[in-house]
Amino acid sequence: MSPTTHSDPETKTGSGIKRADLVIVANRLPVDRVVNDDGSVDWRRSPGGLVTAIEPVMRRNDGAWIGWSGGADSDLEPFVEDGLSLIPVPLTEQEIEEFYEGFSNATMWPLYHDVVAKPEFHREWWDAYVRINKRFAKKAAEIAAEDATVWVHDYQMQLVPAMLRELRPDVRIGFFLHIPFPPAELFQQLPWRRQILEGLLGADVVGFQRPGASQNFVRLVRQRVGHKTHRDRIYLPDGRVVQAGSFPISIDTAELDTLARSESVNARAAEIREQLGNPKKVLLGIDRLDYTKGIYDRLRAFGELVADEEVSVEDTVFVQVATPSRERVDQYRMLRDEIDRLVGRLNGDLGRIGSPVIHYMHTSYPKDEMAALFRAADVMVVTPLRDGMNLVAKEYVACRYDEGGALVLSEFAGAADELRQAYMVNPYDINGMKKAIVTAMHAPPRELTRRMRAMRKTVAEHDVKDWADRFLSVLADAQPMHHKQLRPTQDS
Ligand code: GDG
Repeated sequence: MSPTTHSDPETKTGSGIKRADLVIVANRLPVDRVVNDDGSVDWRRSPGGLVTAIEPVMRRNDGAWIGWSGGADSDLEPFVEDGLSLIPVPLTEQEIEEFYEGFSNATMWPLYHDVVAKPEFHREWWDAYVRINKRFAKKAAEIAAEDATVWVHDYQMQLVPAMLRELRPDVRIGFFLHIPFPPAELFQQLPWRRQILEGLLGADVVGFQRPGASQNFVRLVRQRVGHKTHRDRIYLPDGRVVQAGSFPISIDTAELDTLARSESVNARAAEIREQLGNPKKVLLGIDRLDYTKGIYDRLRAFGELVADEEVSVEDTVFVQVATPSRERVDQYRMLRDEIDRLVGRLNGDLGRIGSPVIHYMHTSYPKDEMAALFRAADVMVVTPLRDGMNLVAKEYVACRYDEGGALVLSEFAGAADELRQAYMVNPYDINGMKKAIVTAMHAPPRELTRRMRAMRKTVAEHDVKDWADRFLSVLADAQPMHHKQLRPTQDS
């Protein structure tokens, strides 16, 4: 079917932009805007894994990427950066507050992460979410070539699939959720629960990180929208079939492995250990400063080990890197204060001159410094209270080409499904966490090698290109129509 709303459906949009066979719709563009001293503007590739994963298919398929620039800009034209066609969607200052900081990060984010913080429900935030999703959907409808594939990403864009289908029934639509999808008991709190489910059902394939999330979704659709379902398929009354499924995301394993082996990274890793006073053991946490990451309880557990004298600050250091994140959202400001206070208290009460309990860095580092930190750490501590996947855990494994180092991992991270040889913990169980940290610290090298080798095999076999190829091939093979006679099972 040809698009009806545009003047030249073959190759160009009304505004002269080339149409694309593959369109990525994500909240953010894969570049950051940098304003130079002379006021001129440059774009710098942001380091996210998503662009690495999708870049090769974008190049092969004449792809375009629709997203927000990250600032309150209204006048950005589509542009090509390093061969990638990028289409900015503008947001005003108020829309950033209501759609991004508000509904996306203070409603959806906590609701989908086990309500570890209280989600806020505000009708004007919801209105902004609907409005902005519409803006993205319209842009995608304009850019997509006939019969194109549109891949929509994440919790900020859940209404886009249905809005886009309405505008462009010819395109194939995939949706991938990077964060967890909650059980019905929590999802039901959302005043707009049905609209969100119906928004997602505009896609042909709805992908999640873990099988449990996919099951939560299918069950909710059956209960709340009343559609017939069988296993991971949903049969809509209009004859469409929506397929749900799990597609665990990964990293560019080979690229990180190469970086980790470089001389400069290894020299820097040795220097880091030196600067830390050549301790026997280095423990490391690297997270966005987010309440879902379990930073507070992790540091508390380590503090108790020091207080109990199970660990001595003379020969063991804990380095915690917390990357600044969502700093204008209240919950994140409060978290920062709490962590600042805890680190201050632990260092004040238990530290010695030259030997703090926690080396705390509230900053972000370049990729090679991250790799050097991974190389320098004997124990990587990843203890989120809930996490869609957690790429940091996989990155640590990818950097340990020496097959050394121990990973302590929360069972509530998606990565726990694959990195089974990690020292698994329940992040709510402080004693359990203390025990796992001590066990990992004192594990014999042979045991560490056995575990690390198995985990390395997993991340080598399942990298991010694999993930993108798998999602896109399931989407390409999806059979979007059925011919069953259906009656809804119940009203919502
Ligand atoms: C969401 C989901 C899911 C962090 N600090 C620095 C830095 N990073 C990089 C890490 C990693 C990425 O940021 C963080 O990814 P995570 O997966 O750990 O967590 P979220 O940001 O919450 O991501 C998550 C992910 O989406 C993908 O689907 O796994 O569950 O919540 O790559 O290395 N990178 C650099 N400097 C830093 O200081 N260069």
